[in-house]
Amino acid sequence: MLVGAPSRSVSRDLAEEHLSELGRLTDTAGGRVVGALMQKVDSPHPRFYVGEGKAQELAALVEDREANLVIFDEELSPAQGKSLEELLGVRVMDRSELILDIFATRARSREARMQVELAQLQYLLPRLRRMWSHLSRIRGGIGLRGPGETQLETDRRLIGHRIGDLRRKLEDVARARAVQRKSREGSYRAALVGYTNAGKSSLLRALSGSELFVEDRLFATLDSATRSVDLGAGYEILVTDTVGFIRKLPHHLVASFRSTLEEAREADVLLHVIDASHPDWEEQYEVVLEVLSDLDLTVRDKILVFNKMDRLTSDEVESMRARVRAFDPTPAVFVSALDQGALEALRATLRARVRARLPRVVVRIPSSDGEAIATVYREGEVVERLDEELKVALTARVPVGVLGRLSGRAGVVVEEVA
Ligand SMILES: Nc1nc2c(ncn2[C@@H]2O[C@H](COP(=O)(O)OP(=O)(O)OP(=O)(O)O)[C@@H](O)[C@H]2O)c(=O)[nH]1
Ligand SMILES: [Mg+2]
Repeated sequence: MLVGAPSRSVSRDLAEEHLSELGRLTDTAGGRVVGALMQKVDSPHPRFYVGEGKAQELAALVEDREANLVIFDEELSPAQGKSLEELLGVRVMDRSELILDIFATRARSREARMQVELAQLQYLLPRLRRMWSHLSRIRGGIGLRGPGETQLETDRRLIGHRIGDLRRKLEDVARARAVQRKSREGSYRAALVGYTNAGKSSLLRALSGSELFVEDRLFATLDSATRSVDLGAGYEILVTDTVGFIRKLPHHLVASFRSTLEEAREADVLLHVIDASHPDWEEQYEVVLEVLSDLDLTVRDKILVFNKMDRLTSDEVESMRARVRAFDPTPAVFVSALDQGALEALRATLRARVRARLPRVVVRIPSSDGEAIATVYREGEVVERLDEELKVALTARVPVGVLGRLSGRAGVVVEEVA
């Protein structure tokens, strides 16, 4: 049973959308939604979050639909969780706990698993008493009504140790990652970031041609993955796929995933992927900006990548382009992961970025070597041409690989300029 209790300032449509997102999260976690309840709440009730009357209504609904789990979209205090469980007689969790649960079941790599466990333990610590009473209820029976204070203290201490242990291990992994990143220095790097389900993995799959896990569920990707991407015209870059963001991402989780997102921090450009076909893409876009700023991910260069354009009609495409131009000056491209032709816009934008960072050189080529001259024009960016007596001097930005090929030709001289 889902419960939404947004503040009055949230519009009806948006509140519905938030509840349907909670339903998708529940589905991802393997649950089945049997009903939903909503009440606008400006000052949460200290015991039930929603009003007392609504809580009674919820209890009746839970019984009627035989729900065995109640999920709140809002964050519950440990006390509210406890009172609600007492009233409803079933397990109660909030959105944070649900997201933690999804991450826990989906994390694959050792690092992701440690990050999730750390976030879960930090969430658990202040709620230990309630968890214990919940466990003892499952076991039932007199004499198992929950641990004495000593047991609780022991558990707190054990969890504290484990948290310290995980932190240390994660720091080791982070150091190893830093070394690995260092070895990639020199390559141009881009990182895909964005709301969950926007199509980040699909884009990287389409760009790189390599297999990546894609699914129409939230949080398909939890680990960063880096692939090399051929942009054409001799340009190759590294692109990293990252974990998706979501509204009200639990704070502990954001903190734990910091190191996974280091890849994004050191990227030369952030590709902020937006699902253009989502009715609330603007809210999702805002959420991503917030999480990025929480993470201090302020990479200077950014490109907005509007994805899933194949789902829009041509009229919608036009109005979308106009709207985007009006509200964000960040360069934007409009693509579809399902359409290689449309992806060319992104490839071209990235090629221009890489080119801007290429070494500036003067290449002197015998006037008779038309092929070499054409190569520089085609694969580099010529800024100046001087026709000398027997040679042509081209000042240009040229990929290193191309320079290597050129300097092997008779009479060609390459000279680097500042
Ligand atoms: N129609 C259409 N569907 C797309 C496009 N790109 C992705 N999808 C679908 O959208 C869903 C989510 O795609 P993913 O690539 O897994 O999205 P993601 O951003 O990596 O999601 P997370 O890893 O969960 O953060 C999948 O069902 C994709 O097939 C697109 O351009 N057009
Ligand atoms: Mg993904």
